[in-house]
Amino acid sequence: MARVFSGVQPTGEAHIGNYLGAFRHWRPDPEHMYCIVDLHAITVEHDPEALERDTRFMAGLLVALGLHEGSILFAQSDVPAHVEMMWLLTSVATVGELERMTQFKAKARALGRRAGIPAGLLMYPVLMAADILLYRTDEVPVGEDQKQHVELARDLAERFNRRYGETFVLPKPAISPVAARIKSLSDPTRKMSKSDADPDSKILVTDPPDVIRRKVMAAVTDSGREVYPSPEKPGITNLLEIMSGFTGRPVEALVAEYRDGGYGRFKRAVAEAVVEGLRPLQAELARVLADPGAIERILAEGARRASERAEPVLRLARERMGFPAVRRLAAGALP
Ligand code: AQP
Repeated sequence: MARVFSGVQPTGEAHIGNYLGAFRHWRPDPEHMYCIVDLHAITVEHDPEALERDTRFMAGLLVALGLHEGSILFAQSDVPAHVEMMWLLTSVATVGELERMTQFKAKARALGRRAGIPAGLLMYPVLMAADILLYRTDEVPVGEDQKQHVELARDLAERFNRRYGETFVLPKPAISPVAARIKSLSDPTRKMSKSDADPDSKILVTDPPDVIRRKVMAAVTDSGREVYPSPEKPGITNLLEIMSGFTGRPVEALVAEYRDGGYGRFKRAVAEAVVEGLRPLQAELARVLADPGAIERILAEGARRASERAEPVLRLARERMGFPAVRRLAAGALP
């Protein structure tokens, strides 16, 4: 059985890119771990109250998807092994490879030189490698944007094993062939992103039907009227991917049906596919969020089970690097 690990940052409300690219591929299974990676959310300036609220929201969303039944669902900051493992892994990571990460370059550029680039933004992929390697993960189901980070985790694991002895399993990314990179509705050359300041660039999983319809009808497209995927039609291509993701119908079948009917008819159909696709999840989410105490209990139990799995792997990595467990046990006995 493949061991699976994946995570989501509580950096705002989830959008349909997160849903189509990641969540809908996550399965309740005893070998699957799903994590609200809240420590990643402080790599850019954040509001503590919003972090707490968004962490509970993301956990609620994963509960609404049924992932707590069978899988281990937990918050990263509840399992301190992640941070310690990250520090051990910094010994095999180089500043050069971290600076080459596409997401670091994009976010650093957006912050600009004057604001200063938080050191955590550079270190983010090392923490992500720790998240993955701690659970002896085989597969990491992610959207296309996270592929490079999973490949780095694999490189660091390989380097660590070579330098200190066999310790980590080498993980690989699992990327869906459809809707792996949903684009912004207002600029279809960029990916849809939680942190985009323009609310019309993204459809949130909580958006009511009228808001979804308005956003899809306002989505940027070219001036033609024929519906087919093409690099010259990034807006239409994106809407085809979204509709295919929600209906399960291949893009070719959608093109056969909508090619000559004009953009208006096609957009109305896309909007209805999104509204109907999200309806059951929205109903379940409202029910789950009404009981925050239950979410807290699920996270506490998840953290306990995740720690049980993480500790032996962390202990092995520590020992391989020259930090013997026996000394730690003795220190624990000190007053
Ligand atoms: N546009 C996207 N299309 C497909 N998949 C996507 N994912 C993110 N955006 C898209 C996938 O969703 C999962 C959770 O993402 P994350 O919370 O780790 O953050 P991210 O990848 O940095 O995504 P965002 O939404 O753009 O967040 P911010 O704005 O905070 O950086 C991942 O599997 C991701 O690949």
